[in-house]
Amino acid sequence: MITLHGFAYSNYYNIVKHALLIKGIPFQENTVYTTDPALLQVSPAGKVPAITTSSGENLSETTAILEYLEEAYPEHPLLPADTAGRARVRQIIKCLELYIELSTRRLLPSALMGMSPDPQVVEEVSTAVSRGVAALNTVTDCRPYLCGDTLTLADIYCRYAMAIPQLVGPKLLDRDIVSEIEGLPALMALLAESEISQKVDQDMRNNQSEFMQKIRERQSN
Ligand SMILES: N[C@@H](CCC(=O)N[C@@H](CS)C(=O)NCC(=O)O)C(=O)O
Repeated sequence: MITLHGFAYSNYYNIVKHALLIKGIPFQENTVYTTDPALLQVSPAGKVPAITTSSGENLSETTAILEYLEEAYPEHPLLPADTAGRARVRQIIKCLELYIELSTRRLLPSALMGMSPDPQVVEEVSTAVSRGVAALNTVTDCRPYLCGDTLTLADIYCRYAMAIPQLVGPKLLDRDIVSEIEGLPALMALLAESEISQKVDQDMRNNQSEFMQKIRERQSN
């Protein structure tokens, strides 16, 4: 059976967890925080999430894990059957990762700790987000999913990649980034309705206080 390593407050962890649940792949969860040296045994860069496959390989990096799951478990595919369609899903995920998630993540410490951010960083983040929003408005087609009528990895990735933009956007950028992408508010609402999203979100809420405790411990060390 697959083991998913990480913690439920992590948006990247939840991308992989959602994919596992929707594909119906049996898995167990191993709660491990980024401060725990044991994480390095399964994730060499010390990032969450990682998986241990049923044959014992350790894999990390969310997109690599998603691709592995698609290949190893082709039932309930989350990538389109055609080559161009698969490339489009990967392009959307890349735009979400590079210009939206990773950019806004730079402001996460300020948003979580209530510190004022460096105005230069705010400017850089806002510029990167505008680039990502423009790209996503060109390549997505929320009818109702990002690539049309079928849910793909792009939708799952987007749901959780938007967690940090939704937090830092209004607080520090004076922007509602989800609303800047045509059709995305409706898609986010649709995705939130699923039983899987509700389970993932509940597990995330249940993990919040332990996660915040880990952050405080890291700061005081
Ligand atoms: N590139 C990684 C990023 C994952 C990531 O940043 N995870 C966060 C938790 S949500 C983490 O491990 N942070 C710890 C750190 O950056 O030291 C992926 O795609 O899986």
